[in-house]
Amino acid sequence: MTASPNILPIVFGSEVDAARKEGKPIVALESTIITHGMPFPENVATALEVEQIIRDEGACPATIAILDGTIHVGLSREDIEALAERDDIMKLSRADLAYALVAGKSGSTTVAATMICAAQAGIATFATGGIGGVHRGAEESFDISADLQELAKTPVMVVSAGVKALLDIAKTLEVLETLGVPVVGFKTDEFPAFWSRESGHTCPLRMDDADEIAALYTMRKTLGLEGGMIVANPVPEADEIPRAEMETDIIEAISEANRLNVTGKDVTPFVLDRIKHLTDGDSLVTNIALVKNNARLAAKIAAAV
Ligand code: PSU
Ligand code: MN
Repeated sequence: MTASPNILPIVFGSEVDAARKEGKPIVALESTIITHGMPFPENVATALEVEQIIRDEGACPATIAILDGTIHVGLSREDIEALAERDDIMKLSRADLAYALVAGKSGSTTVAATMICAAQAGIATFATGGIGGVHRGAEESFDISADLQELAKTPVMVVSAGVKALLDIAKTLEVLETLGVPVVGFKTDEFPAFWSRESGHTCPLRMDDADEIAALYTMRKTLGLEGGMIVANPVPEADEIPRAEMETDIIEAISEANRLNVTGKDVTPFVLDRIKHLTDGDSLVTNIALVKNNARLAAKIAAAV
């Protein structure tokens, strides 16, 4: 049990602590991508390289996770390695974050949980690969990621390469509109589909520089609007896998998940892993490239806020 459930158990890594004191821009990073999104050892290497990219841009990286019932904002290399190698790490979202704190558990934070922790830490900018969304077949399964609700509530900008093409992108965009979440394409009119630059859907809004994006975030606060925003940053051309090429493997991976009755939190990690195998690892290479690309942009936005 935690000492007192009235006091938030949160600690800052030394680098984040110093950045907070200096007023240096900080970029939050999620940890589910480490524990459930990528295989070992690419997960550790990517997490560390993404942090370095943020430093090279003049900002401070803050990878967030729950370790033994405490929110850690800023992890050491040893923490990241331990997270990546352990298999008893919970995948935490809004529904179970407080449980992990009270029960003294360790868990990685999804986009939703990372946003909650970032907001508590006063961090407005967050870089990831792709957010969760409305799954294909959601009209039957009701599988809609808690990430979407969180974007409607918590004031954090999430830089992502759109949503994973394994989701139902049209429905995801509809839900985001209903929830009042701005979806801003960065230098693009097309909403990107994670591994591919194109999704067949236009992006509701477009902005071409980091200062404008920061101004939009501030204006929403000035208007008294709660919630965050999505900055949709397409994967660089050199790293993309064209949409048509991905689609066959996505369909195969989803039908495997259905055949094996994979449900709930296990769906996204299962499908990502199957897609990695079906693409002979190419999807992972693209995944790594787009996370790095998002980290670079997030550092620029963080500096502009
Ligand atoms: N993007 C990735 N890999 C991931 C995820 C996103 O490239 O593993 C994770 C994020 O943490 C996101 C979560 O919040 O998947 C969504 O899971 P679900 O669909 O169960 O809400
Ligand atoms: Mn789900």
